[in-house]
Parts: sequence; structure tokens; C-alpha cells
Amino acid sequence: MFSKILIANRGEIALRIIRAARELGLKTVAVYSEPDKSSLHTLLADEKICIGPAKVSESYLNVPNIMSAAEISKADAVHPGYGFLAENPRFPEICQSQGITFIGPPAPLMRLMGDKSRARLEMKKSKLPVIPGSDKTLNEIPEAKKEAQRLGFPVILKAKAGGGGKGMRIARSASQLEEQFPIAQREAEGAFGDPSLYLEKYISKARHIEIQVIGDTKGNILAFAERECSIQRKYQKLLEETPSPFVDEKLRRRMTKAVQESARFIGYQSLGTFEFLVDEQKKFYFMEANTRVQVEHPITEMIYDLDLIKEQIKIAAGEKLSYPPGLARRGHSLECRINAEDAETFIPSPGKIDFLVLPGGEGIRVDSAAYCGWQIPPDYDSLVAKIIAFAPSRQETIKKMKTALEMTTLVGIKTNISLHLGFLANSSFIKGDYDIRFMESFLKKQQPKSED
Ligand code: MV4
Repeated sequence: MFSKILIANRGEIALRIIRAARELGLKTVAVYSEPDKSSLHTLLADEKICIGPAKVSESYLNVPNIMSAAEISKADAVHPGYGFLAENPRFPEICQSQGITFIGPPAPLMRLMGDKSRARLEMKKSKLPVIPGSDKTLNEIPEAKKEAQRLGFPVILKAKAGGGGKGMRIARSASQLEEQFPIAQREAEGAFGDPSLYLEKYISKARHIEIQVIGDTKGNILAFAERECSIQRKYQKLLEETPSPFVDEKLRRRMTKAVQESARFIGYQSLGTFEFLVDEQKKFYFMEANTRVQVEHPITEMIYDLDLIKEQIKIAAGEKLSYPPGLARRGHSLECRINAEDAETFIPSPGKIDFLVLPGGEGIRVDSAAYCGWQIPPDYDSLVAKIIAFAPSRQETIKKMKTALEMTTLVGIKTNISLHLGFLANSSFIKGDYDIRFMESFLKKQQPKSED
């Protein structure tokens, strides 16, 4: 086992990793940017090293500074968390060359899954159903039009180097495709430094469902019950639940079995998530795989009563998966992402937290780096707390979450708590009858006079 872990991240996920490391008896090193001098991850780690100014390219993405911090502190492993360097295959390569263990999948696996087009083909080879689409990147509009005609409109342009919604453009006709193609190319170039695009058939009456996997270095792989992630805005998830109210035992068995086989096919190691669309006929289609720990991992931890981060650290140290293949699951879990933003306009609202009450009690978990008196820096994402509820049934979990949200008090900043309370009171949500179109129709009903 390692003796000291450096956490190349900030905020709630850095704290989450510090907690797991501590429980395993490991020392922790925080790296922080200048505005994060008084952030909780900086204050709670055993050691802390400043790696640069606010700008992420000069701090949390600054590999030479992070590697220097690892060397100075004699850390023997690095955990990247999510975002920042978590899915950059150069980072595990550099860690390896410095004799430091990267806590995550090997670089070649990351490179494969980072190329969304290649990942699609590889998953097709492994017999996982993928969304009908173009098997190679499209460089010209005529080529794209031909593919779109073959697939039938609507189609969606996606960035080969993308993921998470960036560079995605829906086209409902040939003229729209012509219009959107250069826009998507520019967006992909800007976000990923690679303008390459591919096409998929657009599936709108679908649910966004993902399967968590974990694999050790000995070839043992576990696939967990699905997480329902259909409630998103601008491809940012807002509320997640597990199990999905739409997925029955038969579909769950088919999906977990298919994912386990595909993960084995590519020799998956560490934590990972396979994202799917599931249509009305309960047909599932692979979209992409994320080679990192995800924001919503706690809901899986709640229903399985385990610690995915501790397990991920142990696996990186060469230990065998400690869970049996027939892992027992019970109950239901929901996560609400509380953002420091206006609940109606979604405009970020950084600032000082003047008063703070976070919920608790049986079945409530809060993952947050917020504290009373903390000045939320404007430089990073707006996630202030994840409120996670667990109860025996979905209905009880909704009630528990509602109670928790009503007790949560954040003074000094705006939050989206009222938006979440709106979801929990929505009849389609309560029935579990919702899909990826939910957010659009929810906002229309809430704001009938809205101009956009
Ligand atoms: C799609 C799709 C429909 N058809 N791809 C969004 C996040 C990224 N990981 C993949 N996403 C989607 N890809 C095809 N071929 C629908 C989504 C999607 C979505 C789209 C519009 C509004 C809300 C959405 C929520 C989840 C997924």
C-alpha cells in the first residue's frame, strides 16, 4: 500500500479523496491555487503545496508544478479526481515516468475511451450495441450529409475528442446540418484542439442511463446497477438516482452483463462509467465511457454500502477487488447537485457564505467543501454541495430529500435548491415517468413567459 497520496484536485472531490485516504491510514497532500488558500481541501490535508494562480492552466492543469509537488512531498501516488487532468492520458504516463502511481486506468485505456469515435468502434467489436452512426470521422459537409441521409434525420454531430456535451450539435435537416457542421467543428477545435466530428442518429425519447464498473489488475470486473441521469441542463447533470424507475430487473441484468463483458474485452481497470441511451422499447445503446470517478458516484455507494474511492485506491496499489461478484444492493438513492447559481437564470453566484446549515440525520449524506465564512472563488465550477439521500423505497427517498433540502440554508450566495424542490414536486418526476426531454418541458411549465 502507498504511504502518501497527492490529490490533484480541489473542492468536494478533493475532500472525498482525503477522507478515503485517511480511512486507509494514508497521509494526504493537497495542491492548491492562490484563491484556494483557505479552501477546505487545503486546510484538511496533512500537507499542502501551492501550485500557482487562479487560472487552471497555471495551477490545477499545470503538470510540471503538480509533479514537483509530488516529488517535494514524497507522495507515492496521485489521485486526479474528476475534471482537470483526470482524463488526460499524458498525466498517467508522466506519473509512471516519475515512479509515482496514478490512481486510475492505464494511459492506453484512457486514450481509447478519450477518442469517442474509436471507443464506439471498439465497443461495437465487443458486441455492445452502439447508436447507429458514422464509423469514421467526417471532414467535409457533403460526406456528413451522405451519412445523415443514410441514418435519417434528426442526427447529432459529436466531437471525436469530446464527451460531456461539448461540440455537440443537433441537426433536423440537411440545411441545418450544413449550418451546424462548421459551428461544431469550431467548438470542438476550441475545446479539445481537435475539430474532428462524427455523426449519430439523434434519439430524443430516451433515458440517459449509466453503469459504474470497477476492475482490478487481476482481471476481476464488477458492474453495478444503473444510475438514471436524464435530468440535465446544457449536458450538466442536476439530479441523479439509482436504481432507475424505468429499468426492470431483466433490463438491468442485460445491461450489467453486457457492460461487464465489454469491460473485460478491453481489460478495463480502476473505476469507470459506461453511458447509454435507453429508448422506449428498452433497447440500450452505448454512447461513451468515462475513465474517472464521477460526481454522482455516492448514490451507488449508498445502495451497495461500499466505498468506491477506497476500493479504487486499493486496486491501484495492486490489491484484489474485495467485493464478491454477486454484490447485494438494497433501497434507493437520490443526489441533488447544489450549485451556487441563480435557480432561474442559472447565472453563477460566487461570493461569501455568511450562514450555513447543511442537512443530516439518518439516510442523508452531504459531500461538500463549503463552510460558513468561506468565500467561494469565482474561478471554478459552481458545485457547492451534493446532497445524497438513501431510504428503502423511491417514495421515501424523495420525501427524505425534500426534507433535507428544506432544512438546507445558504446565506450570501444564490443556490438552485428551489429548482430541485421543483423537480421533487413534479408529477412526472414523482411517477418516475421522465426522460432526457424532462428539463426542457419542466422549464417551459415553470416559466411560461420566458423569452428564450
Ligand atoms: C445523445 C442524445 C441523443 N442521441 N446522442 C448528452 C451528454 C453526452 N454524454 C451525450 N448526450 C446525449 N447524446 C444521441 N445520438 C442525447 C443526449 C442527452 C441529452 C440531449 C439533450 C437534452 C438532454 C440530454 C440529456 C442527456 C443526454
